[in-house]
Order: sequence, then structure tokens, then C-alpha cells
Amino acid sequence: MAQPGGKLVLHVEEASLTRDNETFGTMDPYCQVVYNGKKHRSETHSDGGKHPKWNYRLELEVLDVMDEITFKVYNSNTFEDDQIAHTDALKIYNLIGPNNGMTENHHMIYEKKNRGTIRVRTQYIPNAPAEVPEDPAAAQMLEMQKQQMEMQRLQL
Ligand SMILES: [Ca+2]
Repeated sequence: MAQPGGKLVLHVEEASLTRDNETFGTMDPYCQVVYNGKKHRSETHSDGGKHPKWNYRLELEVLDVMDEITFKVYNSNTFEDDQIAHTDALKIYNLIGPNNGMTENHHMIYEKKNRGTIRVRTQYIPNAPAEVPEDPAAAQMLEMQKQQMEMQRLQL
């Protein structure tokens, strides 16, 4: 059976990083969320350093909970934004768990090494399955049965 999809509410709360790619001063991290080829980005936490907080809220229309989503953290620079770390491609299912929502720290990596974690809170609202179209013939049959029962009741 096809998944009906749903709405995913993401809160990218914060990260705890073990990698610092800023030569001078303190990193200004932001988070980029990549889902189905689309990129979404949080505000930049200026001087967030290795412990940026965003509380970035994002709503996504999910087609299938087996779809993949990736979180990437960049250092906002004057000339070119440098990636600090990223998660593996996670399935939406891994973010929401069995109860349609949870809070979890997901591992971040860079060049195959662990570089900390990113904390994501989720709520998932599955779409209702498509309504079965009402069958006019069945409705008419039910109405006739009701009328027959009513007539029988009156005859008793
Ligand atoms: Ca800075």
C-alpha cells in the first residue's frame, strides 16, 4: 500500500560540534536542511562557535517516510561558506520514530570522522487516507431498508 505522506514539523534546535574551521575568531554557524532536492536554511548564529543554537522551525510536505533528509552545518564567511559537518542521509522515519515525533541527537561527520551532534525535534502529522467515495446505490439501498423496517414496525 502506498504511504499517504504527511506534514513534518522540524525544530532544528542546536548542535554540539567538535570541529572548528574558523582561523580567526569564532564560527558563525547556520544549518541547511536538504529534502527532495530542496535546500532550507536557518538563521546564522553569529559567534555560535561549537555550540550554535537556532531553534529553527521548518514545515515540510513529506511524500514518504522512507524519503531521505540531510542536515548540514556551515560557517558563514564573507567570501565562501565552509561546511563544518553534516549528518548522513537520514530517513524521515529515523527523525520521527514509531510515535510520529521525537527529540534526538543525530551524529554529524566530516571526512568520515565524528564531528559532534545536531539536536532535532519533530512532529509528524500523517495525511488521512483518501476517503472512499460514497456509493449512491448503497445509500439508496440503506434508505429502502429503513423504510421497509419502518413499515413493518407500523404493521405490528
Ligand atoms: Ca564570528
